[in-house]
Amino acid sequence: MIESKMIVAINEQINAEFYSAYLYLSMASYFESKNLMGFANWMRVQAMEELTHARRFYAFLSSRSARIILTAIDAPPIEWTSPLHVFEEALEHEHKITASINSLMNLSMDLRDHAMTSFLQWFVTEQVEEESNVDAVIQSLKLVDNQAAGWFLLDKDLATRAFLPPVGLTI
Ligand code: OFO
Repeated sequence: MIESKMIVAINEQINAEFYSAYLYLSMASYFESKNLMGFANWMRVQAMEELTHARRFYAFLSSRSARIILTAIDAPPIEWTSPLHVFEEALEHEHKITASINSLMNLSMDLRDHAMTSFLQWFVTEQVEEESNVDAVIQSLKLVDNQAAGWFLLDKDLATRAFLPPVGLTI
């Protein structure tokens, strides 16, 4: 049994995760337009991860016999002033997602929905990693003083990020 309030909130989170994928794909395209293919790769991998986040919520709702209601996804921004600006906006976005995961956690606890609380714990931990991954790139960009020569070196590093499909999660 899952409360309708909880179903609505999780459906909103599914939309937020798809928006995250949209946002990171838009950022990837920005980097491709600047010929920074390693940065673009990092963002495409991030977008793939976001799709798996949406899928996790989808699968969990479905396993509890609740409907998934897909709604329109907002258009993401398309322009930024520098790679640092892109990653600063990515971090700001992740802070918002962390806040929404924390709200879901609070709701599940208020409703005494222990199965949901247990499921959401994965996302609480994941958000720590999400913020830390973005912040690591911000620190590197600050270290190279947001200069083109530094972008070139960092680009090679970010090109090595690979998407690892989560075990046991089918799309
Ligand atoms: Fe789904 O964690 Fe980022 O947005």
